[in-house]
Amino acid sequence: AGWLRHASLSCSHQCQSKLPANIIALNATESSPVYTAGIELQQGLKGIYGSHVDISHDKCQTPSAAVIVGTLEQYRKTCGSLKDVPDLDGDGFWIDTKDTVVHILGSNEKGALYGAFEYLSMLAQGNFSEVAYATNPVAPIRWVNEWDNMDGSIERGYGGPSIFFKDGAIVEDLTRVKQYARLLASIRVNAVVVNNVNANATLLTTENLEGLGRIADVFRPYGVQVGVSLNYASPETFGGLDTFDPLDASVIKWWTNITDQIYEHVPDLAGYLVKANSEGQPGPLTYNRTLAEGANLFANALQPHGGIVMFRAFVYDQLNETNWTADRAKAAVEFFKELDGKFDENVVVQIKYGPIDFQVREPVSPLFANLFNTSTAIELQVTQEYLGQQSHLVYLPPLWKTILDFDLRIDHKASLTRDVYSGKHFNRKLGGSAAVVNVGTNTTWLGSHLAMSNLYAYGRLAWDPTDDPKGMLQDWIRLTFGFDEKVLDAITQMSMESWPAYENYSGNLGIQTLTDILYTHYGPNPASQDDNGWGQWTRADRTSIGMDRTVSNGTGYSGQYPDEIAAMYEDIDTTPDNLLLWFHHVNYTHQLHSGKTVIQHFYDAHYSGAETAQYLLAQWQSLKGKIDEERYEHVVRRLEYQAGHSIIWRDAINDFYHNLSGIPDQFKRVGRH
Ligand code: GCW
Repeated sequence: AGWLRHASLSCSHQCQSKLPANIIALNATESSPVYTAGIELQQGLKGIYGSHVDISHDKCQTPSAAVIVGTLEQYRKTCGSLKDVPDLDGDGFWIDTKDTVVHILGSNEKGALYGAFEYLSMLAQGNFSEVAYATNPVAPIRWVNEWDNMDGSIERGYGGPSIFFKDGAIVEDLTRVKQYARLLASIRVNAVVVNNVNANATLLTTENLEGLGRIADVFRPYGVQVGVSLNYASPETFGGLDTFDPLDASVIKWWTNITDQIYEHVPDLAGYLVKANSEGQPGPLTYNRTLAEGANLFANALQPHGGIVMFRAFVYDQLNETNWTADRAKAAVEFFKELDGKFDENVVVQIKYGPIDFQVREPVSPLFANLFNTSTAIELQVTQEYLGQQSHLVYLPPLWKTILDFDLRIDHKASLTRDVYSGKHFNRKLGGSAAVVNVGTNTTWLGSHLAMSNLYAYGRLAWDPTDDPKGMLQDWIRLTFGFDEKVLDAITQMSMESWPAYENYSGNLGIQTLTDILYTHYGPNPASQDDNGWGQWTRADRTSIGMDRTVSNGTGYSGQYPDEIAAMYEDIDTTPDNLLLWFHHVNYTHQLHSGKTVIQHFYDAHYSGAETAQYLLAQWQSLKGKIDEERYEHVVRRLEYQAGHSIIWRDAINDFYHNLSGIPDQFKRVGRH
C-alpha cells in the first residue's frame, strides 16, 4: 500500500458531513483512467470513512453531495459548461471542493485520475479545507526506470526480486504490478521502463512480448505507459544478422520490424531507453557511427507510433590515473556537446544529475548547459546505490534540490537546471525526469519503510520541482503513519537530518562517497577509489587530496560550465567548501572557509555524522507504541544497523586519512584503537 493506506479517520461531524454520497466517473470503459478514478475514490472513501459510496457513469446531476471526476471535455459533453476553470495543459487537472459537488476535472484522463488521488490524499490527511485550484506538470516526461533483469534479479535493487520477471519470462501473477501502478499514478508518474538498461535482448521473444502486453494492460488503467530498454547489438545477437551498424539497411529494417511487433502488443508503448557504448554495452561507436546516429535509428522506428527514445548520456571510458588531466567527469560533455542539434525531435538525452555517478554530493552535470538544441531529462536515483542501499536512512530531496535549483547562468542569464530539463529554458516540447527506483517483491517495496518517502517525493518533484522537501515529507508521513504530532515531528527531523549525516560520515567536502567502488558500492573503502581506471579518484597521498579540475592547472572540467560558474569553481576562494575536493587538490592542512583545516573537518564531520546516526535510532525509539509493531520493529532493526555501521564508516575513513597524513586529530579521538 505504501502511502496509499487510506487509513480510517476517527471521523468527527465535520468529516462525516463532507462524505460524498455519490461518485460520478464520466467514463464507463473499464480500462480508462477515469473509470479507475471512480474505483479509487470508492475504495479510498471506504477506507477513510468506512462507508460504501456508489459509482455512476452517465449522469451529472445528483440530489446530494457528490464527487464528479472526468476530463473537461467529458464534463462539457455530459454536464454542460463550467465557469472559472483556468487553463490546463499536459496531464494537468482542476479540483474544486468548495461546493456540495466536488469537481475533479483533468485536461485528459490521466489528469482526472491524478486529481482523484489528490482529493483522497487531502481527505486521508484529515484536510477538509475548501479549495479550488488547477495544477499542471512542468514537463511531459515523468518516468521511472527499473533495472530488472530477465532472470528476476535487479541490478542495484534492495527490495527483493523483480515484480515483473522470473526465469527469463514475465511472471504470471501481476498483482504486485497493479499495486505499483496505483502508487505511480498517485504521484503522477506516467511511464515505467520495466527492464534493466543493461538490457537483455530476450525480452524481444514473441512470448515475452506477449508478457509485456500483459504488463501494459495492467498499467494502462492507471495512465502509466510502459517503456523498454534495448540492447544495441540485438540485430546480431538475437536477430541473427551479421552486423548491428545503425546505418546498415538490414539493421534499420530489423529494428523497424521489431518496433512494429512491440506496438502490436503494446499499442501505447512510451518508447525506448538506451544505454549504448557505456560500461561494456554495445553501441554505434563500434561502427564509427555517432551516438546521435545511434539514437536516431530508434527514433525513426518509433516515430510513426508516437514513441520517444530516452538516450542515456552516461557514456565514459576507462582512464589512466597517471595522466593528471584525465577526468571521467568531463566525458558526457566530450561525447555529447558536438552532437547538439543532431538528434531527431523524438530523442531525449537522459542525463544523470551529476557528472560521475549518483554520489552523495556532486555539482550539476555541465551537460545541461551545453545542449541548446536537444531535449533533455534528468536522471535521479531513488534506489540508494551509493547512499546506503536502504540500510541507511537518507531522505534524498534535499540532495536533489541542490541540483534542480542550481542556476547555471547560461549566457549570463538565469538558467535553473530544472528549467533546462523541463524544456522551458530552451523552449523545447519534450523534457522531464526519470528516476531509477528498483522496487522489488519485498512488502516494503524498496527494502525499508522509510525509504518510500524518496519515491513519493520524486513523483512530486517531477511534477513540480519547486515543491518543498519538508512539506512533501510531511504529507508522506501523515499518509503513511497517521498524524500524531510526535510521529510527524520525529520522522520529519530524522529524515531532514539524514542526508547531511550520511554525507558527513561517507564523503564530505565533495570527495564523493568513499565506498567500495569496485564491486558493491557499499561500506567504507577509501582505498578503492584510486589506482584503477574507473575515474572516481580522490588523488589522496601523504600530504594532499582532491581532484584538480581547474582549467589553469587541472583537468579543465570547470571550463565546461558557463563563464560565471566556471569562474566560481576555478577559484578556490569562491568554490563552496562542500565541493572543495571535487574541484581542487589541496594539502590536508588547507584552511576551509569555515576556518577548519581539511583534515580536521574530515575527523569532525565523521564524528558528527555518526553521532547523528545514533540519534536517528533514539528518535525512532521514542515512537514505540505510536506505530504498529511490525513497521516499528522493521525500522528499528534498520536504524540499529545504521547506528553501528556509521561508526564503522567513521573509524574506517578517519583511520585511513590519519594513517596516510600522520596528522593528529585536534581532539585526540582518531587513531586510538
Ligand atoms: O553506477 C553504475 C551502476 C551500474 C549501472 C550504471 C548505469 C545499470 O553501478 O550498476 O548499470 O551505473 O547507470 O548504467
